[in-house]
Amino acid sequence: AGIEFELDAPYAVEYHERLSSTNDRARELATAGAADVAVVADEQTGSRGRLDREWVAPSGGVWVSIVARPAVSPARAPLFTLAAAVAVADACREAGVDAHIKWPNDVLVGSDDAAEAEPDRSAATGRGGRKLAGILTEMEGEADRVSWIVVGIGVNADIDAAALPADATSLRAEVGADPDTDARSGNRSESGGEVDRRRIAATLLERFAALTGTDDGLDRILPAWRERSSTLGRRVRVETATGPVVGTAVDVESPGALVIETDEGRTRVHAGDCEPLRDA
Ligand code: BT5
Repeated sequence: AGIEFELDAPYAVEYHERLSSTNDRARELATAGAADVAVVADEQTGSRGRLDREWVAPSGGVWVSIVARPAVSPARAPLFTLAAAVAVADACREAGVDAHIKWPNDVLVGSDDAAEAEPDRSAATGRGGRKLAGILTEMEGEADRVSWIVVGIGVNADIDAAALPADATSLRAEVGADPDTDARSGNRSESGGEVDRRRIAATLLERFAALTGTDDGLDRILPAWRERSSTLGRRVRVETATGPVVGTAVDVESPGALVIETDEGRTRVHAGDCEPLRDA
């Protein structure tokens, strides 16, 4: 069953049963001049994560890419990724799952403290909470103006966790799971609950539009992100293009930099993979 729907959303929705990648289709539309369109697919066969990593996207997920033409400078584009993470976290919470944001673009179940609650899993994956959703933002622009921005969002919604990578989970697996038993025993797929994909898609599109559509909304992104973050206050190791940065994550600053307190002082990282460490 697909998720074709008449969404009461602030976007025109283009629905496909199967696509290679919703981001690729959205980029096509964007370069042809489209705006305020959301491309939705039930299944993707060639979807991408960051740095051309593979994204597993079987039928049952919420796979959506939004085309926007905001009147902002390219330097502010990372704010759109943070806004998407807030929107996804809220949609997952509305579905009854305790979702948190890990800088910059992962939505995880539970906090990174899961690393301590689940030593076995943490040893296997090298990090804490299980990944429920990811975001891939792409854009084109000149020096001072974004021409278009495509925000690709993947939420593991109505999917059996067995169909996903080992450190991933889905809303279906988490809904109704008792956090004190199922989560710790890693017994994910037996607790399958009801997941309303239309509602999740509608909520996340509404939230994203509210945060990115006006200056007032843009001002609310960072505070909303901080409130939902599991990264701030933790010791982290971030792999950046110029090497690892280790310290305590103390804040996120516009347009999306993570501020880390290291032994040598404060530093800002703009991109990289972030891994929570046990508190020293
Ligand atoms: C991301 O990359 O997390 C961004 C994923 C964006 C996917 C959406 S779906 C709609 C749109 N169309 C696209 O083609 N893409 C977007 P990154 O942080 O690089 O994480 C990728 C890593 O997550 C992979 O290397 C795997 O380890 C893991 N992974 C792959 N599929 C996953 C899944 N379904 N759930 C959780 N983790 C997954």
